[in-house]
Amino acid sequence: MGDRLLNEESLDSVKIVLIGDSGVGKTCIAKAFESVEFTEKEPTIGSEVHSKAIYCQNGKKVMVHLWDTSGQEKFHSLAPLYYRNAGVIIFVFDPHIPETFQNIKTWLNELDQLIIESPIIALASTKHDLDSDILVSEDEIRSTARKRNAEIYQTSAKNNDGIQEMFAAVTQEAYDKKKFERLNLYLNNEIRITSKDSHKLVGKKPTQGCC
Ligand SMILES: Nc1nc2c(ncn2[C@@H]2O[C@H](COP(=O)(O)OP(=O)(O)O)[C@@H](O)[C@H]2O)c(=O)[nH]1
Ligand SMILES: [Mg+2]
Repeated sequence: MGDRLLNEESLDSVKIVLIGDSGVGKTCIAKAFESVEFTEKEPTIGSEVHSKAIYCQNGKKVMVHLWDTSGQEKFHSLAPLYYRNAGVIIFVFDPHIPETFQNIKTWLNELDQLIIESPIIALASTKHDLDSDILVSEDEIRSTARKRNAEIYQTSAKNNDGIQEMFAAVTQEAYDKKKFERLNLYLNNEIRITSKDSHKLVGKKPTQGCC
């Protein structure tokens, strides 16, 4: 039981989904993600999945399956299937367009109604290569991030800045979280089994003996 629960094999993949308004740069992030190393594209229901191996700090290989929408976000109609079993959800916004940041809150609320698991949340601010003004204040971004215990990543898909770093960090976080959860599950089972067995032993009468 313990071996199965702690088996590294079961920790070796993570689903990451990209959420955010149309035009903020999600597909460009997904493309930048897949341009390094081996990638594999497979069409799914209304979305695309980009897969790539990322290595954790302990050298463990984790297969990352990055889900990108195919435009359904325009109608705010992402299927529950899209979020299901996501280890990480990256909320993407363009800091040059404040509305896209305001809408992150709508996406977050929608998410709360759809899923019961507690995925890792990250905020990705895009297009940092542009000269135009950043119109969302850092304080506002930090305050939203703090409420969700989320990290903030500044990216430019155009220059491939901050993107590999973001995926490396969230994959590591997801791996550590899974490992921690498995360890807890394992320890709880051990304690339950041990206490059940000891109870049996206490109540058990000796079946044979000399007196
Ligand atoms: N300058 C710049 N433009 C970007 C960047 N990322 C995306 N874009 C542009 O933003 C537009 C929308 O990008 P896309 O990835 O399709 O957005 P999506 O609708 O969220 O998937 C496209 O015209 C992209 O060329 C970036 O990092 N820098
Ligand atoms: Mg897109």
